Amino acid sequence: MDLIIKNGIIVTATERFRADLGITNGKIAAIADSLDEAGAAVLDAAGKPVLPGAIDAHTHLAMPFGGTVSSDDYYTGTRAAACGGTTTVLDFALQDFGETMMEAVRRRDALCRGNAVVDYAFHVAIKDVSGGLLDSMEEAVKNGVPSFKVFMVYDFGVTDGVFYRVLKKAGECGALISVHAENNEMIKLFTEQFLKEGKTDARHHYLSRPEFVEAEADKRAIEWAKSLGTPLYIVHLANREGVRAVTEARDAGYSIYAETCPHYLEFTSEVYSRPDGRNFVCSPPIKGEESRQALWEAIRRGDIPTIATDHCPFRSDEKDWGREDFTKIPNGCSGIEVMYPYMLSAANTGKIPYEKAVELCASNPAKLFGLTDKGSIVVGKDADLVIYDPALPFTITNDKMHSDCDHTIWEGITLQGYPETVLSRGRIVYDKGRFLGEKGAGRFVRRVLS
Ligand code: DUC
Ligand code: ZN
Ligand code: ZN
Repeated sequence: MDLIIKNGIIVTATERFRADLGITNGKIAAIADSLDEAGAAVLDAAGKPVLPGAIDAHTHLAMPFGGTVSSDDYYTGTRAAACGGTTTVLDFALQDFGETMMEAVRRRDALCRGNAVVDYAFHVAIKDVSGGLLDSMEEAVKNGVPSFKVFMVYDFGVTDGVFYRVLKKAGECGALISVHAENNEMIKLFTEQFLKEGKTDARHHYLSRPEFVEAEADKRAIEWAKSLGTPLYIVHLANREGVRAVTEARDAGYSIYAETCPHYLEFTSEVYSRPDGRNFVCSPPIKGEESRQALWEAIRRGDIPTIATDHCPFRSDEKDWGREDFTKIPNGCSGIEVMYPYMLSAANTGKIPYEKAVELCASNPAKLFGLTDKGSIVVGKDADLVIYDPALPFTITNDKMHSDCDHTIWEGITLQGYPETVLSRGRIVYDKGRFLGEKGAGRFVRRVLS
């Protein structure tokens, strides 16, 4: 055994128990009441929870967007992930016009390889299905990239017809489609109206994308998936009506999945009235208190099976482009380092069980996105692990974060408990406030959907 974590409380999605955990060659090699320490390095967890590393299934690292590029690249973004207990990151390879799905993946992987600190994979965000490009989905699935995304908004969004064709193709080749669901036409209409009226502050970003703009798109997307009998994963669900639509579809037996993000669980649209409101501008925008509550309820019921971050930070000077005009604010916020500590703090303070936090942040994303070696503490899986200190209060300040950004929307939020040590395939990448990972140690993960 290379390393033994002694005296921990192992937490999985279904149970907690006291055990020692042994690691060999980056894999979990043994779990037992007591393991022989001979020849092994030892980490004493001293009765603290030992959890699977989190999987962030939704990040935008080095993303060209909003007239700039998101400020975390594959090194700094995965460094921040590691320091927050996230040991696998699923980023987006945004297809260029004329590119096959695998060409998009390879182009993106060239940026990531040699830089990532933790393991990573890509979903392809589809823009172009002309010619035979949609058929290249099959090649991607065979090469371990079985998940794709469409946007219903932005200049790279697809038409309803293309979305439907993508869903159909995914059904034929066993892929999973994610969707950013908002009604583009409504957003354009409201935005033009506000600009004409001189209503240009950050709050009008929220008002130009009211709750029904997201809900309506959620419902349409769900209807199409239902009609085809294909699964559908709605990213960053933020509104109450959408939660209801997802719940109804799931109750009726359809494979409709939804993710939400920590910022939708913590904040409400009131943030847009703050002097720094533009820093919270993201799409879909953060909604009202009723939606926030509905998201927590859906998490507890199991109707939202995953949490991810939509991590897409921009520097303050870039957010400032929109001081006088909300349409010029690059959309996106940071979250990659905060997700697991935030959800574990919710567990530590009794809002959800620890097992639920593991299910949402690790085991469910692993299952849904085909990360067969990740997301649980089982012999044979990768030793991606977090030793968590429930007694450590942690107030988030940007100087304690490991992103390449000069601010965080999480500034001043206090969490109860924090990761103490993080391991990626058995290597310590974070310990008591210090990043100890290695640039380029992260590997591309081939995935297979079950
Ligand atoms: N929303 C954001 O706020 N940023 C990145 C992309 C997205 O859909
Ligand atoms: Zn999105
Ligand atoms: Zn996103």
